[in-house]
Amino acid sequence: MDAIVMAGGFGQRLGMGEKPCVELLGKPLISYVIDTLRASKETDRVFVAVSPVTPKTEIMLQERYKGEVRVIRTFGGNYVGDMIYAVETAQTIGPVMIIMSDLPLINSELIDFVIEKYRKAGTPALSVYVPIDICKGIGIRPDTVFNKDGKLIVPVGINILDSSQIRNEQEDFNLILENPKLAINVNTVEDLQRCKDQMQCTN
Ligand SMILES: Nc1nc2c(ncn2[C@@H]2O[C@H](COP(=O)(O)OP(=O)(O)OP(=O)(O)O)[C@@H](O)[C@H]2O)c(=O)[nH]1
Ligand SMILES: [Mg+2]
Repeated sequence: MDAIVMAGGFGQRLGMGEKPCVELLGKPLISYVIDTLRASKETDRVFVAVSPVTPKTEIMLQERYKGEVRVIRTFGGNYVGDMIYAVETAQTIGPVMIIMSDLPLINSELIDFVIEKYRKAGTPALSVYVPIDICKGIGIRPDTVFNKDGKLIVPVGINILDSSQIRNEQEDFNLILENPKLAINVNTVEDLQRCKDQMQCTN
């Protein structure tokens, strides 16, 4: 399955310039996701959807990955519109993974696990969530919360969609995983520090 990393946001809350390029323990934030995707068994090509507000990210990716990661220039300012544009430009076939650039704690086992679950679910789409308690447990106040059968869940920023139906609403399987690694996406300076702490104490 191909994957598209969304990397054309403003990074306003972090306030450190282009968020995908912000260094975390000597490595650009987006590289954690890219390297994880490249190391995962179930993923094939990796694309990155940049925008006019992330020009340095494009340059950094060309230098670091020498064309092995393909950059797609989206218009910016419209997440869903850019996602559709990226899928159509990448000409992916069948399911495609759409993932945020600010998830440095995920690993390739998790990616492969999600893809395996997608195959078993049999729905055209799948999205990954964590229960809100997992966020609360590590002191994170999520910006989006959904109520699923009375249970509060938080979207993680990993979705799988059917490329051939990308402009349509798709039946979606909600994969709820009780994994704190999925609960941290880097939106603020505090989140960045939280990741540093996590990585330094587990390494
Ligand atoms: N191509 C593209 N990527 C986006 C867009 N909006 C957000 N993203 C990316 O999607 C991921 C998750 O978004 P956010 O966590 O809100 O990041 P952000 O928009 O840069 O940050 P804030 O300005 O603080 O909201 C990040 O990797 C962003 O770069 C968009 O309109 N177009
Ligand atoms: Mg985020």
